[in-house]
This record gives sequence, C-alpha cells and structure tokens, in this order.
Amino acid sequence: MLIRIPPRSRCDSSEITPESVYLSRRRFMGAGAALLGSAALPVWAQAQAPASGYEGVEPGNPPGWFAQKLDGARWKAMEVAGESITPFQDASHYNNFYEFGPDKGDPAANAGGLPTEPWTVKIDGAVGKPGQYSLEDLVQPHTLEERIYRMRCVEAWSMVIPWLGFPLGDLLKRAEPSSKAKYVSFETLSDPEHMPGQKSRFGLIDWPYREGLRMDEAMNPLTILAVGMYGRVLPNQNGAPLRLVVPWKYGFKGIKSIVRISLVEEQPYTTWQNLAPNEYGFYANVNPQVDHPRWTQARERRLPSGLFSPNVRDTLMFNGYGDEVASLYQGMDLAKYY
Ligand SMILES: Nc1nc2c(c(=O)[nH]1)N[C@H]1C(S)=C(S)[C@@H](COP(=O)(O)O)O[C@H]1N2
Ligand SMILES: [Mo]
Repeated sequence: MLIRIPPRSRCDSSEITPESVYLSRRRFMGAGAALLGSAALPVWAQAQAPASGYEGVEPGNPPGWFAQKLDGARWKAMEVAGESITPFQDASHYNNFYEFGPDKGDPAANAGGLPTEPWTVKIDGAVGKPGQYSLEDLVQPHTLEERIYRMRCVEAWSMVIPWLGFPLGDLLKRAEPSSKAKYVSFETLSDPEHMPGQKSRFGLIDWPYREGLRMDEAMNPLTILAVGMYGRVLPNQNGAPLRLVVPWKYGFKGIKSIVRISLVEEQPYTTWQNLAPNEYGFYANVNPQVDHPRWTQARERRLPSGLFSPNVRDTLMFNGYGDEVASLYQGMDLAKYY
C-alpha cells in the first residue's frame, strides 16, 4: 500500500481511518509482544520501508483503554512533507527528562520503573468543572490523532516525531474555562522514589517541573496532549503517560508526565525561565533570528546526526508552523518576548 504524502504540513479534518489500517491496528495490538519486527508495524509504516523511522518499534505495554483508542485513531492527521521521520531508536534514546538524570541516555536507562498506571490528572483553577480524572476518563471523549511534527530543542538539535494525541483545546473546553482563565499552567509528577533526579535537586531545578502557555496558544489546534508516539503508547522516557507537544516552541515547553493542569489569571511560573531568565523565556518560540546567549539558533542538527554526516539544516521561523501561529504574536517584539 502506498501512502500519499501531502505537499506540505496541514491539518486534514476529513481524513478517516481506512479499514485496512484499522484491521492491521487490531492485529498489531491484539498480538502484542508476540509480534516482532516489521510484522508489528502498521501497514503504512511497512510500506514506507526502508528508513521509515519505525524500525524497532515495539508495542510497549499499553493499558487496555489505549488499544481501544488506537482502533478509532485518525492516522496521519498531520505530516511534515519531504522530511523523514526520526528513527524510533533515536527518539526514545536521546532524551531530556531531568527527573531521570542529566545525560541524554539517562531517561531511557532510568525511567522504565516509573509507575504510569493508574494515573490521575487534576484540572483546577479558573474552570467551571474542576476535577480529578483517571487518565482513561480524561482521554475517553477524544479521538486520537497522529500528528507528525518537527521537534526543535533549544540546544539546537531536532527530530521529526509521529505523536498520538488530541488537541489540548478540546480538553480545556470541557473544563469550561471562566473569563479569568488567561494562561494554562502544567505540572509534572513529584515522585523522588522513582525519579532520582528529584532527590538531588539536579541543576538547581525547583521540582516539580512546570510549564505554561497563554490561553490562545493552548487553544491553537496544533497544541496537543500526547499519549503515544510511533503508533504505540508513549515510552516512559518520552513523558508517559501524558505529555504536552507544542511544535512551534522549543522542546522544553513540552512538559512530560503531567499530573496537573491549572487555568490561571497570571503568567505562570515555568521551570527554565526561572532557572535562567536571560537564556530561556516564557514564550520560547522557535526563532532563528534570536540567538541563545551562548549559541546560534539559526541552524539545527537533525537527528540522526553523526561526525561525518552532521545533518545540519536551517532552523525555520516558528519551526515551520508560521502559517498556523504567527498571528498569535502580531505586534509583539519577539526579541524581547523570547
Ligand atoms: N518533566 C519534564 N519535562 C520535560 C523535560 C524535563 O526535563 N522534565 N525536558 C524538556 C526538554 S528540554 C525537551 S527537549 C523535551 C524532550 O522530549 P523528548 O525526550 O520526548 O524528545 O522534553 C521536555 N519536557
Ligand atoms: Mo530541550
């Protein structure tokens, strides 16, 4: 089966899951770990071989509700035209997740034991319907969509990752934000027993890790909460079981393992801005014209990247999503609000 690649990034709301993909999904999930190698891949991923990015993807150990949500998922809801998906091996072994250590390999090595089920998310603040939800109940009303997005870390490396998630805005609407809801604040789990980095106050981070968005950024259709990637449940090192993805911002805005979402009136505390406000701003929009004080942001290393094939490319304004988001910042001095 050949897959039509759209000419450029776009959201296609009319696309529905073809039956063949639906059926292959059922096989994929039903057979679970018994399926190995390419047989475990969705049909369209097999069709893209070689170098589809899906080599070595395993089903993981998803909870029952996840398999059900996959059945109804909308595949390839959004793509990055002409750019390869980063191999799963890189996306799941070159990570930033300081709760599990400072090195890129630490999250994959140390996050496996984090209990992600059951998982509760609190929604509070300026909303008509605050509450505590099991992750299953939180996701239940939403259709999972596959969003293939560029991911640009502030450290000047980047990937292309196929996430599985749903628009954050749909969740927020259900909570009925009041007129006082001007920003959204997010918090990662506190669990020093399973997150060794939280014991050491590594890098002077004031745990838990926190992030935030302006309300209109949170409601933008590109902003998603992800529960999976590469057609499977999120690996722990990538922020299981629930993480934020904001593709036009630097990767550190994509807070992992979220336990609390609060609607607030004032611009919220965010971890990196608090650590080094002259280096990391609240907005953190990808911007090749505003350099980090210690390095240029005009270029990036696209993974996989090696000594002999560094795979360097120009960084795009708003990470290539300007059509969708530039209007959010009209009239703002982006050198000041970096
Ligand atoms: N809780 C938490 N979330 C986090 C981080 C972290 O250290 N802790 N690192 C951020 C940074 S700097 C990046 S680049 C991305 C990396 O996501 P990935 O490992 O899935 O590629 O996660 C972000 N979310
Ligand atoms: Mo990052």
